[in-house]
Amino acid sequence: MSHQQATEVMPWSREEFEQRLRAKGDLYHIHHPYHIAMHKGECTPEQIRAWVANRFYYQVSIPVKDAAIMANCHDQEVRRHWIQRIIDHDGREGSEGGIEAWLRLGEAVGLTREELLDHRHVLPTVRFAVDAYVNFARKATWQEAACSSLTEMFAPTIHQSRLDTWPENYPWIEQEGLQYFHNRLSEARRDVVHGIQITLEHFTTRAEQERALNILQFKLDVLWSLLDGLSMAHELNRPPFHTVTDQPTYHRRLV
Ligand code: AHQ
Repeated sequence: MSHQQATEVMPWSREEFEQRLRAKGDLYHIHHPYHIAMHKGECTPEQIRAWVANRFYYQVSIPVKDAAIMANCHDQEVRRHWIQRIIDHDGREGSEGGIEAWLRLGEAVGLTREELLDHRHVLPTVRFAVDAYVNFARKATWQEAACSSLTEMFAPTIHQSRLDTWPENYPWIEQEGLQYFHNRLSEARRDVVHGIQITLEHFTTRAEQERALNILQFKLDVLWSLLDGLSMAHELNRPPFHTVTDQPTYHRRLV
């Protein structure tokens, strides 16, 4: 085997594998036009409210996704760690959790808890992207699903950007509504330590490492597609079926 052929089949070192995972950050949704406009203060209140209402469907789906991973995982030590992700979102006696914090973000931007909880504003594109993520976690191995959560390697930056810019760009939003973003700064960093450890330990052959990069790309696609749906409906003013009705006409949750 030539040196060239060897470098194409030999596994990357753990350092190089992690570096290649982190290099995927170039494709993170912080670079999506909807997020760039939000960061620059160019979003209208309606576009902010649409983002909060649609992202709520993502938020309430995360603990379901994490429970699917737990259901596939027979490693008690891993489950002992992973269960914290569900608690972070669902809360527990005495601590509100991320879903409640997101509901407060909704109220801070002028939405009611009811219109968040009944998902009336959730676009089909958003539902498909989020459901694709949950269904992937159900059928993939728990290690593959853990790998897909590694987009959170890039999340602290995007949460910090909101904390840094929303108060000045969107003074009409009550600042206590931003608590969710603050919570995620530490929660995401803690999650990533565990997710990276699982990924580097599990994906060891070159083919497995390439698959891990492809899994991470799938999750980057989920996040990017979610914002594409918001752009069509709330920037380009082309909501689904807009040529035949001016009424929101979307299917409701099927499962
Ligand atoms: O608020 C977010 C969150 O709780 C999670 C869980 C994690 C996962 O398990 O996939 N990913 C994630 C993300 C959250 N917020 C997103 C944002 O832009 O606010 C980023 C997203 C992620 O990076 O995957």
